[in-house]
Amino acid sequence: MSTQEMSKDEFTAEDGRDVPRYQALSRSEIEKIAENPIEVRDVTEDERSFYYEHGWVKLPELISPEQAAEFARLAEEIEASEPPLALPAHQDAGFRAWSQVSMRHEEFARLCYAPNLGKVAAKLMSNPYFGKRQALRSSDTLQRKAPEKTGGAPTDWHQDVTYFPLDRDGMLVVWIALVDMTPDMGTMRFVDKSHHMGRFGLSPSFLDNNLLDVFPGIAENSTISPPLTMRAGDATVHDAGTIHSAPSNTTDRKRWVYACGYIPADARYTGGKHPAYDRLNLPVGEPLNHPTMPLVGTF
Ligand SMILES: O=C(O)CCC(=O)C(=O)O
Repeated sequence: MSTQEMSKDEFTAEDGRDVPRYQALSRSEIEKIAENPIEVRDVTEDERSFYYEHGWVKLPELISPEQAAEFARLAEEIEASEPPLALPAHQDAGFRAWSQVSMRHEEFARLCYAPNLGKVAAKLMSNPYFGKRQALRSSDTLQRKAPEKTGGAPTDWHQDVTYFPLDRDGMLVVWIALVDMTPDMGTMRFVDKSHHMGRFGLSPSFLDNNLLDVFPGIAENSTISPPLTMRAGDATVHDAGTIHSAPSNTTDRKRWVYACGYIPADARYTGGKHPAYDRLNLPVGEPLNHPTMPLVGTF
């Protein structure tokens, strides 16, 4: 198979229509972005140690509020012109998602592939046991949680890690608020320190598994992070092992988020089923070497 064919990625529209196939960014496009990225601030040592202890962290003003507002404007344009293209999980999760927007909108690529955002991811996934790690970009998704009365629903308590065919932990999601958000718009909640609890297993449907109902012992033995108010440009980051949820949006405003996923470059592919990985023809037992998952984060 040629590199050209291998780099193609495809998604299913929610309404089942055929949708275009999207290309991974080329090496030279990624290099071009590295010369002109969206400005992203670094994490502090306090933020790193909070994340390591708690499995999540809030990063105020990770990007500027003005830049976030520009992304929110683009999000409205995308919403008006493209059907949501999503993995099944997003369709179950109470919000609508446009996956891999970086592959067709350069402005989003300038954030998701920004070396400074990659560095934030690499720093947060590093720890005393694995040591210093490097981060691969793995996904990016524009997420709209509509007001509850027009269909937005709660995102149930779940772990991301269970669903990914990776042989080790460290994967994380940077969840960037593109609009100002009060907790009643559905900002993220985390079971504090749950990244150290282990994996709670697969459920028959992708996200149809409210872990706090299935395992009452989790809530009995842990605390939940406080409701978070976020300014546009603030972010939360969570470890893929951290149990998290987001309530429904009870306001009349849309909750726009840009979520970027990163995986440790040392992780190896297990061959487990996953809709986004199945089509990539990755060799089992090897590190993830694919044009859609370039190395973007070092420090
Ligand atoms: O935005 C949400 O409601 C949930 C997002 C989520 O579960 C995730 O980014 O892992």
